[in-house]
Amino acid sequence: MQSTIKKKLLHALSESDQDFLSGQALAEIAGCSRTAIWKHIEELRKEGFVLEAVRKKGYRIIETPDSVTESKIRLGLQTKTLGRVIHYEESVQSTQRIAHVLAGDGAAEGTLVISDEQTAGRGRLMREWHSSKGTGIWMSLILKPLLPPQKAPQFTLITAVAVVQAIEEATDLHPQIKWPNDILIDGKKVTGILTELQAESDKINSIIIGIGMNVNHTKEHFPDELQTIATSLAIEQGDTLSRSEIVQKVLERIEALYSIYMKEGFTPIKLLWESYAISIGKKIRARTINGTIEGRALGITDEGVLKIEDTTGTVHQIYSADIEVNI
Ligand code: BTX
Repeated sequence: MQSTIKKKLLHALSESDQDFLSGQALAEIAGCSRTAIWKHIEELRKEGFVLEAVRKKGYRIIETPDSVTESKIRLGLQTKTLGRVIHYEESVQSTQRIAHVLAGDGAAEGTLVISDEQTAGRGRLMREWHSSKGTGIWMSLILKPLLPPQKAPQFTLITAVAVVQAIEEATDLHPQIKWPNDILIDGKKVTGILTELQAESDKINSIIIGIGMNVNHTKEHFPDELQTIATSLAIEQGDTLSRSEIVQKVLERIEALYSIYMKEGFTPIKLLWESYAISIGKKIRARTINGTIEGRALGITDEGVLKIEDTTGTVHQIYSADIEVNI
């Protein structure tokens, strides 16, 4: 985690915009020596910040890197709780694993674990999640709602809506949601969501929401087997994007929807979710662990469970499955 000095330093430098701030002024703001300021300025440079230093004038930020470091995400983040504690590492096996450990150790609600690269990123059912370095958003968010464990799957749907809204804010794109956890653009997967739980029989301790988002990938970043099924925001938009800005928007959207959900329940989320869903009204095939069901997707229940009507008119409730649309 970042030191208070660095937080104060970055805050002051970003507030001062193009004006210089002297080493003395920064030392007073951060409550430390000028030597300590210099040390932290060097650290920021190593993170990719371009800082101009002029004798007798001081420092100012010229350029910020396309990174997802704690400093970069914190700069301009407009949330109250989410992402107020950030654990960034350059490379990890899986942000989910770290988040599980932190949650078990009593991490605060809203704690974010994020990395520039995952070497063993995972999807549902222990599938692999390809997480190449410097291209995507690989993050896990810890929430601690006072709710029973049965409500946890709804958080996948809350997150899916938040991700779609964040992408719509940051780009000209209009992604769609494939129940329960895929975000697609033109039928190709741009984001996957993995919701995991630490719970007792009647109470959630922590929900750990893993979000994997392909942002600045070119086609070549994907392994052969993903090239036809995966895409990135940059491929679709035709331009690269700031990953940290998208992280901020995702956190802001989740915070807003989470607050609505805790006050008003799932109904308003359900309406939003259905407006972005790809499968409603379509013929789909759902592969569950108990077998395959084909039929028309009717929508989701108030609990976020998918309803499928088969050819005999029987309505099935699907709690977990892989879906094929337009069969
Ligand atoms: P899922 O099980 O629905 O999807 C996994 C499947 O998606 C894989 O079997 C593969 O076919 C495809 N796939 C793998 N990598 C990618 C990719 N980069 N883009 C598009 N398709 C891909 C989805 O699981 C949930 C993924 C969550 C990932 C996040 S990243 C941060 C956090 N840490 C971690 O280890 N997992 C989560």
